[in-house]
Amino acid sequence: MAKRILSGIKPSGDLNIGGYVGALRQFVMYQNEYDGFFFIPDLHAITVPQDPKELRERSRQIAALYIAAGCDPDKSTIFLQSQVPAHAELGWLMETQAYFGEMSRMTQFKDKSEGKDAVSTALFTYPALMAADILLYQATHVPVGEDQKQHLELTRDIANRFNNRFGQTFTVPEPVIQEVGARVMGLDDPSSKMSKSNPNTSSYVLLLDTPAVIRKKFSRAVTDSDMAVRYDWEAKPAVSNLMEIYSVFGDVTIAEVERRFEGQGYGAFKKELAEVVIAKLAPLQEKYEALIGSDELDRILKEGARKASEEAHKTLDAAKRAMGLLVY
Ligand code: ATP
Ligand code: LTN
Repeated sequence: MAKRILSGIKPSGDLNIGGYVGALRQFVMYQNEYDGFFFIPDLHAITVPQDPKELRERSRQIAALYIAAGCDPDKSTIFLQSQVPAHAELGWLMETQAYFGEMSRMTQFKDKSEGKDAVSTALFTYPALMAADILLYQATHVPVGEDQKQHLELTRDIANRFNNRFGQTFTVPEPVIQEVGARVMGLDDPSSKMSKSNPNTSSYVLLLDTPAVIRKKFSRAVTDSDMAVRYDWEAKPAVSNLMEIYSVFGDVTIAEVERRFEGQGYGAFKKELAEVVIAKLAPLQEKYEALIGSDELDRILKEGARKASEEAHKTLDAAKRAMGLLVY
């Protein structure tokens, strides 16, 4: 079977280096080897309150960042989820196969609903739509950060359940999670995930932050008690987190980072970390600027939606038929 990779990043905020390290860089890494489907899950973004103008802008922004980071529209299919109605339709079918009990165990729902008094039902059923996103394209591999592992497991359970009940219809996908950078933590607090919806802007570095802002954010990043640049998540979570970021952006192993900064304090390390990140982001930011105002971007998304719809419909029709729904 052909290897097919699929993933998406929600347009729920400005993209930070956590999403880049956990997800986006993997899209680029695998697109030569796999048939790639990279989409913007805008239907997932509206499960929490959103500003329509911001959503519109962010959806194009995330698409431009995919391409600026190296996703190639000639090799991969890049599209907006809401432009392919089959997602919503298979999402409903998936809801009929997912159990209330298993949905209730999803930690992302617990985190996102905690303390809120108006929680949409869509936030609760969100993982069924995610299962549809993946299964529609018969994806074999799904590159994500560690926080999405539970959703992937649910997707696998739903796919197996459906195949057992109605006959072989869906490919059961594998998560692809990198060893280094699976969970980038906040710069202000190494016990919580770097997240674009965190109100504290100095907890993350955005892909579009200027060099001056990046330097400032890293210089303020929290560190641990002793002064050694040593990789040890138990004793030194803050520094270990920064070392992972260095390793990914500087294309070196963790051991090499340790060796490079042996005998040097946190100050020198954080200064160089900022420069390594700035250097990696410079060409991406340049490409982004050229794309974001262009019609080229909308043309790519339109063509992507056309290709994706064609592919999605094959699976949607097969699933409907298997369940006993009439397809003419
Ligand atoms: P939100 O806080 O709005 O839920 P987010 O910052 O968690 O957003 P997502 O759009 O949910 O970002 O994530 C996009 C992809 O990036 C997912 O595959 C997710 O696992 C990955 N990702 C996000 N944050 C991190 C992180 N801090 N470390 C590693 N991977 C991450
Ligand atoms: N739930 C993911 C975003 C997402 C996704 C997907 C990722 C929606 N559909 C399909 C991979 C495959 C998140 O919150 N980051």
